[in-house]
This record gives sequence, C-alpha cells and structure tokens, in this order.
Amino acid sequence: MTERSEPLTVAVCGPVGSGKTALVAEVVPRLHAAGLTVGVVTTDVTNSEDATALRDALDGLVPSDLVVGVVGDPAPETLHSDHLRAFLRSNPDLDRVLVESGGDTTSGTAPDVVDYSLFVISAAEGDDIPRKRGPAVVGCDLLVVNKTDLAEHVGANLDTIERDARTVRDGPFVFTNCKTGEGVDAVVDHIEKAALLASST
Ligand SMILES: Nc1nc2c(ncn2[C@@H]2O[C@H](COP(=O)(O)OP(=O)(O)OP(=O)(O)O)[C@@H](O)[C@H]2O)c(=O)[nH]1
Ligand SMILES: [Mg+2]
Repeated sequence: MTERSEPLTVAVCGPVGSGKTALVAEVVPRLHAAGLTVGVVTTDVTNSEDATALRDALDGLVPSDLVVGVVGDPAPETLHSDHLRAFLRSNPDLDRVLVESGGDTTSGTAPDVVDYSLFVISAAEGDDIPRKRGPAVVGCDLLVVNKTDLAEHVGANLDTIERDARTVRDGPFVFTNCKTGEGVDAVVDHIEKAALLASST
C-alpha cells in the first residue's frame, strides 16, 4: 500500500466524560504497534489536562512534544482548526493525528481539516442517546458506544442502543470498554480502513 504523504487526522469528539481520552489512550498504542507514527492534539476551553494525562499514558510510545494541548478556543465545531493546521505543518511526516475535542450531540462533528470523525458516547448515560438522533451521533464517520461495562448498572440496554444506532445511522458503530480494551481493535480497523481509502484517492 502507498501511504499518503500527509497524516490522516482523526477527530475524537463526544460529551464530557464519555471516554474520549481513555479511547485515545487505547487506540494510540495499537497504531504504534502497527508501526505507525502518531501525534495527539487535545482541545479544551479551559485546560490541557487531557494532554498531560495522555503524555503520561503514552510515555515511551509518543514523544511528549507530539502530544499537544490547545487551550482557549471556543466552539468545538471549529476544532481549533488553526492550531491543528499548525501542528500538521510542523509534523507533516506523522502517519496519524488524533484530535480530542468536546462537544454535545448537536456539535462536535469534524471540520474540514479532519479526515475521519469518531463520536464517543457512554452507555452509562442511558440507552436513549442514539434514538434522539443528535446530528453528531447520526453524522459522524464512526459512532463509539463506550462504557459497555457500566450499562447494566444504570439499567441501560445495549440491545436497545444497537437497534437504535442501526436505525438512525447509515454508518458503522462499535461498542467499547476502554477499561479492558474490548472493542478498541474494531475502532482501529475502521481508522485504518479510512486511511487506506484516503491513500487511494
Ligand atoms: N467503567 C468504565 N470507565 C471508563 C471507560 N472509559 C472511560 N472510563 C472512565 O470514565 C472517566 C472519563 O473518561 P475520560 O476518558 O476522561 O472521558 P473524556 O470524554 O475524555 O472526558 P472530557 O475530556 O472531560 O470530556 C474516567 O474516569 C475513565 O477512566 C469504560 O469503558 N468503562
Ligand atoms: Mg478527555
């Protein structure tokens, strides 16, 4: 396969606490193990705590200067595009760049600078999120339903989530448990499929 010359950029969006940082911490080692170089950009209005946590989690896999926390820009829709563009300009040889950004189900979809968008929701927040047809739930490239281990504790039915996700989406969805890594390989497979597609166009 001919690898394309610029990094594939992957947005990791979703509501507060759904598990975006935990997912990035699980995905990056898998990409690294596949021989790919990875950068990470986290974005937050008030702090760069996620970048700090990811620098620790990815120590030895990703050089600390390739985990960047952008603070201060407002709307998740813009996904701090200027900062991301600058990061890409400075690191054009990376294979993948993951960009974590918050955003509720009405926003957080990928802007033009992002090639592939994940939207992470938590099964611990109930089983009616897909049914409500939030634009990002419907329109993201890959819906990630995380915290499957907690569903039973809040009375959330994973079959209901699966049925509704199938109904409201044309695209794929994956169930994950970022505490055990269950389902994360499937997320990586989808990212790599997108990379393959991007490299052939
Ligand atoms: N039980 C369980 N806990 C999880 C899972 N994924 C993440 N968590 C925990 O949920 C909490 C929030 O996870 P984060 O990854 O920080 O969530 P986030 O979406 O990045 O949160 P913000 O960046 O603040 O919006 C942390 O305590 C994680 O350890 C999971 O699959 N199962
Ligand atoms: Mg986070």
